[in-house]
Formats: sequence, C-alpha cells, structure tokens
Amino acid sequence: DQASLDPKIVSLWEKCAVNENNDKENFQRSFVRHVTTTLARSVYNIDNFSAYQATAHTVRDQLIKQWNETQQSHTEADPKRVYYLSLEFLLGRSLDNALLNLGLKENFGEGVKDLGFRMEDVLDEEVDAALGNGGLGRLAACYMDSLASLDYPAWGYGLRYTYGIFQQRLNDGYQVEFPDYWLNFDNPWELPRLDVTVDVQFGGSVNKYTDEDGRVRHVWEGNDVIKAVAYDVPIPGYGTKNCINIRLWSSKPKRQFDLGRFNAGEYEQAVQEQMQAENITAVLYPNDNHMVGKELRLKQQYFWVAASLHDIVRRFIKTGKPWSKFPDQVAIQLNDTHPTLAIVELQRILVDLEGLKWDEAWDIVTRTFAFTNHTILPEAMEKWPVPMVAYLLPRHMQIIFDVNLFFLQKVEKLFPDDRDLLAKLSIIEEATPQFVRMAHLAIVGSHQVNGVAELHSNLIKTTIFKDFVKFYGSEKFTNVTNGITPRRWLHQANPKLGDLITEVLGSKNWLKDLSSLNQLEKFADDKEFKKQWVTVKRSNKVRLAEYIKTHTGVVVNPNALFDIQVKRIHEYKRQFMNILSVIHRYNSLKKMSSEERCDVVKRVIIFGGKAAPGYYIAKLVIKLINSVAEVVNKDESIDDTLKVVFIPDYNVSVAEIIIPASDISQHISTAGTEASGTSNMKFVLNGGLILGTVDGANIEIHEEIGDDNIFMFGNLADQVEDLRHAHRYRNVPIDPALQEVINDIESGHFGDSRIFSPLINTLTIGKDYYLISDDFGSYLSAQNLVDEAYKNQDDWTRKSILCTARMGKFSSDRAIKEYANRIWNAKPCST
Ligand code: GPW
Repeated sequence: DQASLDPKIVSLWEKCAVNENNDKENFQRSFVRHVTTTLARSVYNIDNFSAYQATAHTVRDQLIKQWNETQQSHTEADPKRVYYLSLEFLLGRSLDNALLNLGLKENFGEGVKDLGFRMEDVLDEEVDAALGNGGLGRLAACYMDSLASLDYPAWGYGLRYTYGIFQQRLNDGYQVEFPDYWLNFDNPWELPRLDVTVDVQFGGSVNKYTDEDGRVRHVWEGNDVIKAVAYDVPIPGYGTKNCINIRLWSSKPKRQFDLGRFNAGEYEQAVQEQMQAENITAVLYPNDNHMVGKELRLKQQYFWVAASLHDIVRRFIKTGKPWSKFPDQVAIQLNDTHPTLAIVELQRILVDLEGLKWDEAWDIVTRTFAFTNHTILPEAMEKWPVPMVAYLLPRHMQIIFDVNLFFLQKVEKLFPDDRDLLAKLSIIEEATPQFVRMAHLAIVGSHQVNGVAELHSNLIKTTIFKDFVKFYGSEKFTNVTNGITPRRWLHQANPKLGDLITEVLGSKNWLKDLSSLNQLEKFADDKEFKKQWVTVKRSNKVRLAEYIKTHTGVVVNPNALFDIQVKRIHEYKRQFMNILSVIHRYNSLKKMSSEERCDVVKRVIIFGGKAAPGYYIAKLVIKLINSVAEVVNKDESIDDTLKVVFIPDYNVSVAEIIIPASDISQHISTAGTEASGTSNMKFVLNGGLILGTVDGANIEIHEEIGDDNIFMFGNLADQVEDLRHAHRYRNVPIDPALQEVINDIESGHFGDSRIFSPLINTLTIGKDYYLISDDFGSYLSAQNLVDEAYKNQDDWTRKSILCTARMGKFSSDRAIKEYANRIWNAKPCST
C-alpha cells in the first residue's frame, strides 16, 4: 500500500524507477560489478559463461525495474486482466530477446565487444528454457511476447519443471534421451518468490454440513498437502516499457521431514513425503499430440490449476469488488484441455468456500473461461478415469457429476427422448471404468471455444464437437488463426534480413505492425535489392552449413537447395513420406548418367525433431532417416547432388539457426490432421517457400502469398474419410513408385531390413492410415516443380521476397488482438 509507505522510501523508489542511462559505460560498470559481487569471481578470470551471466544479470536488473513499474501501474489502474493457463511455455533463450525488446542490444553489444568478448559466443552460453514439447508450448511463448508488446495486463501461469523436454542424442542412428537439467546453474531469468506460496491438497474425503441458512455445504478434507512456490519470469514487450509475468509454480513439501520418524531413526521414510512432493513438478511429460493417462500428470494439472486460481482469486478479492464483477475483471484462457480442472476449481471456490449459490457461481465460471482446442486427433483427447479423479480430488468429482447432470438436463429439455445425443454430449464416458472427457467439460464450462486455423475451426464443428453445435449453436465456436512473434522469428533469428527490411522500409515499424511488410512488394523486381536478399539468404545457409558440420560431421554445399522438415516426429506429420521420397530421388539419381546429373538441382534434405520416448514407430522413422543418410552421403557416384542430414536435439535455439536458412520447408501432414502448424509461418516469414499439403494454416498462407509462391499437393481433408475406408475394406494397390522404394528398403539397401518392417507394415497391413500411398504421386510431382522453379534463381528470389512481404497476417500480435477483442473483452493498459 503506497500511502502507508515512508515518504523517504517513496522518494528513493521514484528515483530508482527512473531508468538510468543504459549507455555502454554504465553497462560495463554493471557487468564488472556483477562479475565481482553476484558471481563472486575475479576480473582476471572471466570466461564466456561468466560474461554471459554478468550480462544476463545486468539485463535482469532492468527487467525487474520494468516488471515492478508495470505491475504497480496495473494494480493502480485495475483493468480487466487476462490469464493464460498453459502447461507448456517453450521460451528458449532469453538474453538476446530481452536485449532486443528492451532496445539495449547495440549499447550492450558494444560494451561486451569492448571487453574482449564476441556477443555470439556470449549468447551461445545460455541454455534454452525448454518447458514444452513443440507447437503448443511455443505458441504460448509467442503469445506472451505479443501480450507484453501490445500492453495487455496479462499473466501466464505454468509449472516450473526441474527437467524440461529431454535432450536428444543419436546412437547408431537411434534416438537416445538424456535429462534436461536446465537449472544446473543459476537461472537469472526467474525471480523466486519464496514467500508467495499456496497449499494444494489431494485425496481425503468430503464432509457435509448444513449452514445457518439451511443449505447443504461441502468441506473437502485433503490427505496430502503440498506447497506451491511461485517463480516469476519477466516477459518484456518490444518497444514498450511494459513487462508482464509468467508465474511458474514449483512443488515443495509442506514440512521438510517427519520429525517423529526422523527421531526414530527411520530416515528413509522420514524424507519420503518430501520426495513425493517434489516429484510433482520434477519433469515435463514428453508427449506431443498424445495423451498418456499417468496419475502424476493429473496431479501436475490440479497442482498448477489450484495454485493459479488461488492466486487469481486472491488478487481479485483485494480489489474489494463483489463476486458478480469477477468476469468483468478476469478472463482465463485454457491452452488446450490440460487446465480444464480450473473450471471445477473456480466453481468449488465460489460454492464451497465463498458460499455462492450454484447457479450464480456457474454463471460467473462460464463467463470467465474460454478454451482453445489444438487437435482433432483421437489419441490426443484427454480423458481421466473417474476412480482416479475421485480418489485424488473427491470434491471435484462430485462437482463434475453435478455439472454434467445440470448440463444434460438442459440438453434433454431441448432434445427430449434423444438418449443417443445425451450419451454423445455427456462429460462422462460410460465405460468400465467411467472416464471424464476433459474437452466436453472445457466446452460446457467456457463461453467461447476456438480452433487455431480456419480449416481446423471448421473441422471441430463438423467432427469432434458437432453435437455441441447442435445444442449451443455455432456462435460458441470460433476461429483464431495462430500467429508467431516477428521479434524472435525475424528480428532476432535473422538479424541480417531484419536490417535489410528496416533499411529499405525506412523504419523498424514493421516489428510492431507486420502488415507493413507489404511495402516490400515493390522491391520484388528491384535488381539491387534482390542481390542483397540473396546475399542474406546465402549467409544464413553458410551459418547453417557450419552448424551441420559441427553437429553431424556432414559437409553440405550452401549453393544447393536446402529442403527442411523440422518438427516433432509423428506419423501424422509424415516425415516417413519425406524420407521415402528421398530414397526415390536417390534411386533416380543413380539411374542417370553423369551428364544428366549435371542438370539436376543439388539438394540438401534436412530433418530434425524429437520422438516421444515411448513412440516406437516415430523412433524407427529417425533410424530410417539416419540409415538412408549414411548410404546416400557416402555414395560418391551421385556427385554431391544429394545429401541427407538429421540434426540432433532440435529445439528453439537450433530453430533460430535452421529457419532463416531454408529454401523449401515441408509441412506435409495428412489433410485435416495438423490443426495449424506454426513453423510454416516462421519459414515463409524468413523468405522460405513451402512444400505442403492442403492442411492447417498452410491453406491461409497460400491465400495470402498466392499460387505462384507455394507448392501444394495431396488429397483434401474431405477426401480422407473415404480414402481410409477404401484402404480398410478394399485392396487398394500401392502407388508403384512407392512400391519400388519399399522393395529397395526390403532388399537391405539401407541396412538390415527387418529393423524397418514395423514401419513398412504401417503402409500395408496397417492400412496406411495417414494416406502416404494416396499422396505419394502428387508429392513427387510437386517435388519436381520445386526443382524446376529453383533453376530460375532470379524468379525464385522474387517469390522469396513476395513470401515475406505477404506474411503480415501471421503475426501473433494479430492473433492476440483477436482474442482480446472477440473473446476476452480486454483492453491494453500501458505503464
Ligand atoms: F494435442 N499441438 C502441440 F492438441 O504442439 F494438445 N502439442 C499438443 O499436444 C497438441 C497440439 C494437442 C500443436 C498442434 O499440433 C499444431 O498444429 C498447432 O499449430 C499448435 O499446437 C499450436 O496451436
């Protein structure tokens, strides 16, 4: 409370709050002070890592100031707040991003250089914050950047995993996983709030009593209590003083150990409780687009949701407003179904703890929450066994049953005697045991449900949620096409292209308004500009070639066409189809004379991505890629016309090197399976062309950039059902070119073919669920068109420029404004 502060403190604070001059000299003073005090090192002994730490701590000081000022001003203004609940925040590195967003890069860069360090080396010392699997987690990170840059009063809530996504190494071409112990050294990008804690309980039982008004009230007496401790991660906006927050919870035992047992000499049992508590936030589950029903995962979800809601409610109560105002003050966005228990937890808080009537509470709840769906794949749909929920969260299970009862009563009223519809809409799946369908709960408890690209948002209305459209009408369902932050994915990852754009457009305004990139169109035929464009792309390819040399030993030619597919390894993403087409290409090259090969466009085919540790088929795809690479790369008879590379341990910081270097990137999911994709946007923004299927955001990218600048192929989403049906019930002959490739693998050309038979079987006895055979012919044709187009380098450059120029729509700023205006009803609030 500012009024009660000592005026002396207030005046000092105000002085402090005025940003000091961040010139080179002040930076260097701070750098040396952090080396000698924070790091307690001698100035005679500063290595790159210490230089990184000292620079990071200097930036951290600035972040803390801006964080404080922003939060203070939000408390005073008391606007409607936005909370983004995500189990994953795939932030990557922070130093370069903070330097650029805070506008410190130039001065601090000079300061670092002046002290004898190379900025690239210093930046390279940072470990990624890899608290996510792939697209969903990275989307959350891009959205935080936009929320901050657009001055929204927003917070993210997540978990502070001790171990992020595993590190991937290769052994004999197979993926092996290593723990990602990212907190091994001090983490300057978090502010531990050891005093901000929430007790979260599990298990126990529910007791009933009748209150003074004669109402039946419920009290949940938990069994275990675990403490959630807050760690705040400041997120600076670009070109604003606003700095928002991601609050990550870490689990700690309520008490250090059982003193009775300790004194009885039972040391192991005495610390068991502590270890179990710390387990909750120990590790990120490494599955992408796949549900694994582990009890610990459900505990993570409730632990996170309970701590976050307690925090949100606590902040609201401080304003002294009545509960009816809660939805006017708070918007909570659910990033997929992972935080769906938040709906139940808020209802419990309002009814059990605050004493509101059920209907009044439920109205507040549904006006507060909105839900984003990110997939229609059946195996990714979250459902939890009722007995497990009842055991861990007995009161929540009761509330879910009541929510379902009242919901189904309403359905029944509108559609009397439709038992079938009731069963389809029910939050409870009637099986043995019963399951809670989290998506159904999320829909019923939210006022808006959105998909993440046009096609996907239409598909959810006609497939997985079609019965909900019957009941609610289609207005409850909407689309917000995903976006990416141009700050990280162009300015930071591709500084040379960023500088060129800034130079020719005459300002950095495009970083705040990406649609202004359309002014590049008039330079698409400008000879001088094109030359510069090519020079930048070429230098990014050289940078990637060096990275490939260092990390795989393979030497690649930067003049070749770089063809890239980097993303989580998944059957629906069809890396398998890609490597099969590589074999086809290789065999064609082998059949040519060396004169014929002279006319062939040289290609480097680059893969990267992690497979979930338990995903056997995905891991076999990695092995096949490496086996093919081994044969192709050492075959001198094809004159370097083809190289195949698997870059290990694909993550955000590796993506920043790979994406700016692409000529073509592949986004080739079976139509209807990739909800949006976001790396497709990153590649095109960096002047890379796409080879893709008619799926997810590819469709909207195509709409924006035009037919001439994208290579699309394959069957459409509305054909998929029939094609699958045909495979299942008729003998559909395999595409002949594909059959040849299969024969080649089976002949042992790429090592012991028995290894790959489970993979080959997915095409044959597995009925080719992802329709590789159906798309293979058009895929090869599209590949040929790519080769032809690349021969005309001048025209290719024109396409590349037009790609970048027309990507304005895909800024996450546009996406966030849509959420704010159409879903949250939230306004910016600048400091
Ligand atoms: F299954 N996505 C992801 F929907 O990266 F939850 N992980 C996931 O577990 C899920 C979705 C989930 C991705 C989608 O696959 C991708 O198409 C989309 O662009 C991204 O989420 C962001 O919306």
